[in-house]
Amino acid sequence: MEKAWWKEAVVYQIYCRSFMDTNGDGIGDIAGIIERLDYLKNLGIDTIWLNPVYRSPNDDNGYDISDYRNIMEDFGTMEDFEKLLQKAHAMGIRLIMDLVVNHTSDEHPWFIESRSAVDSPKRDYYIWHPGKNGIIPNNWNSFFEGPAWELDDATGEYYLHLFTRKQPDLNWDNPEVRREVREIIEFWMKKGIDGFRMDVINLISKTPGLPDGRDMKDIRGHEFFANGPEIDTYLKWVQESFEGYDAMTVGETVCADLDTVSRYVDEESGFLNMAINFEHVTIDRNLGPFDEIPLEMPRLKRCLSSWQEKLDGQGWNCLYMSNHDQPRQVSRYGNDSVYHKESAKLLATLLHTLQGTPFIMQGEELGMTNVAYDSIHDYRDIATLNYYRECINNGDNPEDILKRINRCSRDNARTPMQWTGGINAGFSTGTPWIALNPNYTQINAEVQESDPDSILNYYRNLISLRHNNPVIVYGSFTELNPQQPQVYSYQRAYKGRLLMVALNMSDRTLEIQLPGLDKKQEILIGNYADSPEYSPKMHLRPWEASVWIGS
Ligand code: TEU
Ligand code: CA
Repeated sequence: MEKAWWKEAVVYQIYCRSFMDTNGDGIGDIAGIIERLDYLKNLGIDTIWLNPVYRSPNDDNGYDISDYRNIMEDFGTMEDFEKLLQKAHAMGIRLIMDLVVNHTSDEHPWFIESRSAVDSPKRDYYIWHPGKNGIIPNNWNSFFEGPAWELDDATGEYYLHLFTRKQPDLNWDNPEVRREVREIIEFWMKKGIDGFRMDVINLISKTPGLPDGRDMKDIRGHEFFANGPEIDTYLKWVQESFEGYDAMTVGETVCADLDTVSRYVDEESGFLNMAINFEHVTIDRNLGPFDEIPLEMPRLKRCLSSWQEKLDGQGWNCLYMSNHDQPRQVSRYGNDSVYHKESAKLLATLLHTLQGTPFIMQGEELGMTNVAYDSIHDYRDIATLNYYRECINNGDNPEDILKRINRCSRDNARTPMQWTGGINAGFSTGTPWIALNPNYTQINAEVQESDPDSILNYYRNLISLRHNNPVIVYGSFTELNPQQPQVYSYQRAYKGRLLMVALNMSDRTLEIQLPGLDKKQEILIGNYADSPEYSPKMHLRPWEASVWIGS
């Protein structure tokens, strides 16, 4: 397996709007990120992934871009951005941005021009259709509720939007569009950034003829707009845009199974370094992101192992359980009450000891939890608000809807960063754009800083272990005890070093079996004060995580 900086990296995701506000307008800004670079350096991360910071009317918090070459006024200026990049680099921290090119904002000049007339020179930048006998062109659904088509009065035709109606899809079949994307990539790479996370990048090739969708399990139409006929050609085009740069490329791939993703990230014939896959974050969902079903640990284990086994020696995993689109991991996969600290540390151990590159969502390193606002008016996310409206229209009980939203909304991950126990958690001196999670008085960076046993200090420890033990990065993966339903255990091996990991993903003490080894295994890290010595048969306490190293 080839060595690469992006395999050894630990990525920290910054959702600028909620990270740190320096001018009191209640909105996080780039100056705030600069102010907290020391915090990130002390945490030990070496790469920042910045969610979109470009000009945007913010229908979908920056995922609707109206100018790819300028910074959102709320966040600061291009000078601020350049200063951030320069300071981060000076501290040895790399920075990747978010490339959102499946769609633009409807306020982007291309779309304004495109919608003006059927013979506009930019008409073909987007996907227009006259409709069929006065009705929408096909039955595809938007990811954010309702049909994926919007009738535009100016010309009486429909345009495609797989997300909100303010996010029209670009037409990648048009070579001009591909050229524009290349120029955007070049613009930012020349500025010195270190790569991109590419938003829904496997949606850019739509099946010609735009046939009706049949598969009802996922978003209707996905078999015709995800992983479409030209996807390999277009991903190759994107990949070639990075030639001459030692860039990190992470594709977000929705509606893509393991076989498809492994083709995209194949080290020999693929197009991306890694992919953000969705299998493990939909394992506790039935129809859509708000339809929660019980999490079954054996299924989660099997899912994680299948990605490990398939990509071992062939591609590279992106390791995450949280981001700005998902509920907080400790509330979802762990236990955010009785075993808050233990389970937050266990999940961290999991993500930092599997094969792949760990991605930390801001606040995860503090064990930040879901927030349960008691009014829909506190929610800000467009997907959540659309879902609420749709359910109300269907006659659902508002309290039931709110319960589902409490558990599943993307806003769970978007509450302000909890820096201190003081006013507004130290995030802002003004009124935060989204309400704080009231538990900031207990869960915050300030108290965890001075507590050697805190989740924050555990993350520091894990990150530095990863940087000092190549077996954690490059070791092969073998699952142990797949039949044990609640304990996830595996070993990693590299150049004569052996790493053993055992994770009790339950609220009970459980017995486990591990291989009897002739060489002694030393404890590397554990989440209980008195970590157990390695033994082929032992008990693990609730949410206990133990990692041993030996040869
Ligand atoms: O997300 C793509 C995506 O599929 C999500 O919308 C996902 O289905 C949903 O969040 C599950 O709750 C990306 C971005 O990460 C997201 O923030 C954007 O809203 C979306 O693309 C559109 O750009
Ligand atoms: Ca601000």
